[in-house]
Amino acid sequence: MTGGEWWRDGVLYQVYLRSFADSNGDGIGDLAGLTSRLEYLEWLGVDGIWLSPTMPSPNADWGYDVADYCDVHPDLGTRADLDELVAQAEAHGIRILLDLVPNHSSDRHRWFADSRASRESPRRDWYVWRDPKPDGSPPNNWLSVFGGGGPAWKLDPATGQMYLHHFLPEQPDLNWWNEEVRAAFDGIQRFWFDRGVAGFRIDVVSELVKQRGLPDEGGEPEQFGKHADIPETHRVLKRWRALADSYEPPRLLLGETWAMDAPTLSSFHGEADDELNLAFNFPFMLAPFDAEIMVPVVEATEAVFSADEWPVWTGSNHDFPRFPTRWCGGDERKIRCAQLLLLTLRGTPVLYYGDELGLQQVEVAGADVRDIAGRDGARTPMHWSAEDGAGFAEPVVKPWLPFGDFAARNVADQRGDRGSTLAFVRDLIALRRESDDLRTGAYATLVATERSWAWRRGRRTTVALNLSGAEEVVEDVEGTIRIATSRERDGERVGGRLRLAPWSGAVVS
Ligand code: TEU
Ligand code: CA
Repeated sequence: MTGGEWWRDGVLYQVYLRSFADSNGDGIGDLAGLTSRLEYLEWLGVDGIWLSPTMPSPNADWGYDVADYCDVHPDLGTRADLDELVAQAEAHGIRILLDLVPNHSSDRHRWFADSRASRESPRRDWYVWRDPKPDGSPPNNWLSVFGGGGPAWKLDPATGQMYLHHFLPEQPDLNWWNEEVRAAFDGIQRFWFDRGVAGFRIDVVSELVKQRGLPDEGGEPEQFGKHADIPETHRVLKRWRALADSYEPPRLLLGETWAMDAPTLSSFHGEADDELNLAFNFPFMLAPFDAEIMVPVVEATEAVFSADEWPVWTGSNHDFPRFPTRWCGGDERKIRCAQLLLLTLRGTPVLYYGDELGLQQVEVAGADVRDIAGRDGARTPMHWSAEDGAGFAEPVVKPWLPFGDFAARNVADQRGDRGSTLAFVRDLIALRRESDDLRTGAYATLVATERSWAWRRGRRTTVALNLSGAEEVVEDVEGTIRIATSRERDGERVGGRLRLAPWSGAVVS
C-alpha cells in the first residue's frame, strides 16, 4: 500500500450500463449483463466502476431525470441485481460507484408532483418556484442547457408560477437552500452506502446551490454555470464528505465539476481535504490533443492542487465524442499515445467503456437518435466479439442503439492478440500497479514543445510522447523501455537519446 485509499492507486472505469451487456435479450444492457462481464474487467485491471444512472427514470435524459432515488430502473434490473453486482464485484476486487443526480429530479418524481400540486404544498419549497414578471416573462434571464438554450423557466399553469430547470423542463431543479432536501439526500446516500456501494459520481455538483434571490446574470447570459452560490455549495459538499467518511471503509465522492481553471477545480476538494475526494478535470478532457494546450493544463493542475488533492484524468465520457475519434481521428498510433498519457499522469485515470479497445465514435442518425442532445454516438453498445450481434446480447437482438464497426475492434479478437490496443492498455495498467513511481510519484515536466512532451514520474521513471508527424529525439533518458506504443520496443535499453517515431511514446525506467 502506498497512498492509502484504493482510488488513488487504482483505475476507474465508466460503464454506460444500457450499452455494456444485455443479459435478457431486450436490447438494453443491464446489471446482470455487467455482472457476467466482471471477469473481463478484473482481467483488464479495473479497481472501480462508475455506473451511469441506475435509478427509475422516464428517460427524458436517459436516467439523469430520476423518479425514485432508492430503487433500480426496471430496464436495468432490480435492487437484488444491484446487490448481486456489488457482491460479485467485490469478489473480483472491484468497487461499484453509482451516479447521483442531486441538482434536479424528474418532473415525475413524487416530490415534484407534491410540489406542483399547490402553492401551499408542504413540498412547494423543495423546488425553485417564482412568479413570472408582470408581462409574463421569466423571473430572470437564466438559460437552460438543453432545448436550444431557451429560458431555464417553465410556467405551471395550475398555480401560475414558473419553476427553474437548468436542463430539460422534465428536470426541475431542486432547491438546495431547503433543509428537508438536504436531509432527503443524506438519507439517499446512506441507503446506498448501507448496501455496500463504494461511493458516487455526482452530477453537475459544482452548480448545486443557486444564488439566493436568483439575480439576473450580468452580460450576455450563458447556459448554466454562473448561477451557483459557491460558498453554500462547499457547505453541502462538507456535509456529504462527513457522511461518506463516517463509513468504513470511507465512501468515495467523485464530482462532475464544471470548473474551467485549476484553482476553482482544486477548491472543490475543500480547504482541508473535507469535500470531494476526486473531481473531473474538464479543461483537460476538452482540450485538443496538442501538447501546447495540454501541458499547461496538466502543469496548472499540478501547481495548484495541494498535497491532499489528487487529480483525475479522463478522455471520454457519455456526453462528448469518444477520444479515439475526437483526439485521434481513428489513428491507432495517436490512440496509444492518448492511452499512455491517461494512464501515466499523476492521478486516477477514468476510462470510458471501450476506450481500452480504441472504440470509435459511432455515426448515429435519423430514426436511431435517442438523446435530446445527440450524444448517442458515444453511448453505443460494447463490442464483445466479431460475431453477429457483437456478443452484446444473448440471444442476439437489435440493440437500443446501433453498433459501431465491431469487426474492426472487439474484445474477443483483441484479447487473443498480444499486440492489440487492449493488450497495450492492460499491460499499462499492470505496469502502473507494480510501479510506485507511476502510481504515486511526483510529476515533473522534462520536455514540452509543440511536438513532444516528456515528464518524470517519481524517482526514476520517464514518460515520453512524440505528438507530431516527424521523428523526435528526447535527450537524457536512461533506462529500459518498460512499455512502448510500438510493442517491439519493449525491453530496449535507452542510453541518453530516446528516438521516437511519429506519434509514439514510451515509459522508461
Ligand atoms: O452533464 C452536465 C452537462 O453540463 C452536460 O450536459 C454537457 O453540457 C452536455 O452534455 C454537452 O452536450 C451531466 C450529465 O453528465 C449529462 O449526461 C446530463 O444530461 C446532465 O448532467 C443533466 O443531468
Ligand atoms: Ca436487458
